[in-house]
Amino acid sequence: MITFSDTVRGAVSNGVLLIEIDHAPVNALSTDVRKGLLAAIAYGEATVDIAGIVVTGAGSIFIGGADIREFGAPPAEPVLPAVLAAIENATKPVVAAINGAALGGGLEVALAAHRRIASQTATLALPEVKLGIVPGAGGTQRLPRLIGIPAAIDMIATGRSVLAAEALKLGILDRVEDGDLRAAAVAEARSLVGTTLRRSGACKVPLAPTDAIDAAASKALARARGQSAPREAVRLVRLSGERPFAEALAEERRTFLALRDSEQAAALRHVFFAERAAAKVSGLEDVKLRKVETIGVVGLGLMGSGIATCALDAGYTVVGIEQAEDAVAKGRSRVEGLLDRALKSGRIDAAGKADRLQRLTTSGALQSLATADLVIEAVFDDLSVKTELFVRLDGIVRSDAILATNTSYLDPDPIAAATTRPERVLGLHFFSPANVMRLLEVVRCARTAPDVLATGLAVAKRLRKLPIVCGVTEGFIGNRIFSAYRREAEFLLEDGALPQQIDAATETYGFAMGPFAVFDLAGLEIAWARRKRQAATRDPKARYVDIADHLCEAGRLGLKAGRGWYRYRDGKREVDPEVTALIEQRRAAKGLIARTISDDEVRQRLLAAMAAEGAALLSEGIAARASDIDLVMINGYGFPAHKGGPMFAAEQAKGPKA
Ligand code: 3H9
Repeated sequence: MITFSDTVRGAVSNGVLLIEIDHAPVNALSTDVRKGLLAAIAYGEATVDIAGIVVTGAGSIFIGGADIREFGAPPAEPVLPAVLAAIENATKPVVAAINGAALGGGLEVALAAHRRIASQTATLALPEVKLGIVPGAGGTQRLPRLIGIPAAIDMIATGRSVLAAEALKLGILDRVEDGDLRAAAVAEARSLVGTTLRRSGACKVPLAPTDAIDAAASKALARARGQSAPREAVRLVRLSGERPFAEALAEERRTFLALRDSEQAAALRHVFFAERAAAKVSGLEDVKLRKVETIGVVGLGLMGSGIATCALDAGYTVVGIEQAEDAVAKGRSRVEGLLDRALKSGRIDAAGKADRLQRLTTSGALQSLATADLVIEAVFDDLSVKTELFVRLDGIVRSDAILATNTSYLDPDPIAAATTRPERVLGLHFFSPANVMRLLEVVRCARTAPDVLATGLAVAKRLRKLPIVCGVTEGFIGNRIFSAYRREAEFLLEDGALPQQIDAATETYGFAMGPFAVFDLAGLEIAWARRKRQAATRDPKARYVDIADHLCEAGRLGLKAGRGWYRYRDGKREVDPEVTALIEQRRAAKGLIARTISDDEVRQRLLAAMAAEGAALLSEGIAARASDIDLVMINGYGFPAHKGGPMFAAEQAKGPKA
């Protein structure tokens, strides 16, 4: 055993130096790893008895990328490009044995090697754009030399990952090994001795038609709204076909360093660490999880069928319940429809669909839930309907089964209290479409037991959701902040702005849709009904904007009605002078004088309103951390990730701390 640094060691096997990077948890390329790797390559080159070199990772990950924790400080020597130059220019063959995820700088290490062999479970990606940066160690120049410019744009500008089989087909990998990867890599290194080594940087970029390059670029950038990194990634990959390797490499490095220090990168790094922090819930460290294999879903409407599909995707056995026979059939066909869509898009194959359907039972009898480990209700959002259902479920399911409500506004505590075991009740608030949206608010009710909460989080993880724990309050985290956002947007209307200005200002900020377009899309009637319910208890002194009520009374219920805050022709939104007139009339009725409102004021007030509501949620103990609130708004409400979420953005807007 040879020690090159605290995190890099080597062993010689059959005349080949096997370098192992061992830097838990993900073998990130810290300064110590880079130092060790450089020393190991130098040792391999200088040692006469060594004929070749293999680089691999300890554990189940090859290399998780650059060490993101080092991004706040200037790069320390040796920088990664220098380490990779040593690998690529080595006179002895260097083989990358990719034993698991090879991400970002990790894939760049592999691209600099002369051969790449991977285990079947390896995943490869250059996900830098998701952190607001571009690859900084040759990824944008070496990858197109192996797989062509269009495919490289697709991977680098979206950050998508590919499994070993696809990577082999694309030409990133030379071989996928089912057996002993290290032994195969050592044999490969030996077989290359004395041959001409293939150095990626010296390869010619395969010719590609301009049309194909343009098409790949516009596809990759279609969803990159307002983000700099994907655009820069496309520019750099294109450069690989236009400029010599060394020159383009220098331009890549310059761009990487500039983006690394950008506001967008800081925001996306915040999101990255926020996701890891959200998974840690204090008090649940040593809790034993309950077993969940069968999930019952009551109500197979839009939401329930999405939840059922998501559970089937995650490998659970699902029992779907509807009330009447025809509703059962409809519910089942809704799930089948979602699976068909997945089949058509290639996300699952025919066998995958058959397997899922085989795990699905549908029934009109609640009694069929007797074997369920967890039951999620997704019925009409009415307190008495849900309470009555829970009382019945309480008498049907096993005593250790968990009951979850998907309510978005109701108080789950009285629902739980109506059962004999309130400690087994929690809220699982899915977002529509439930099989697509990542966010899941996991509601800790007054009496939810720690193992029930922990099991809810584990199920969420298996469902591939991003679970955020929150306490009980009307609308939980997301809808409460969204209500504050809605309220402020309506104040802005009374003060002098129009829906189209507010929407444009928020869309420029990075939201996919402004608030009024979203209200129309969702339909105005649910919020209207809620306002009517709240009318009796509303503080008469509180500012209340009644424009939406007037719209609803006029039958302008949103996109489905063809009219709402806008009018719609062939689904296209248009400004409606009638709405402008109504807004002016309502201002006049209150004696308000409209003033000019700048787009900056629109953005600043909406952000401040969200952040203030977020601060209230924190002080009430509903949310555990500000970063949890950011994740809810990014993943459930279209807040642009590259701004870091409302709490982060509001903090940034205050400027540097004194
Ligand atoms: C890059 O490479 C740029 C280059 O081009 C530049 C060259 C000059 N650094 O996610 P998990 C921590 S950019 C530091 O729960 P999993 C994470 O914070 C980088 N720390 O595990 C957590 O810590 P804690 C491109 C990292 O098994 C712990 O590891 N690379 C890094 O579910 C476990 O993480 C990426 O973008 C890192 N790079 O998933 C990859 N990665 O326990 C980002 C993780 O204290 N990483 N941590 O909370 C991932 O996608 C996943 O973490 C991975 C493992 C798939 C690797």
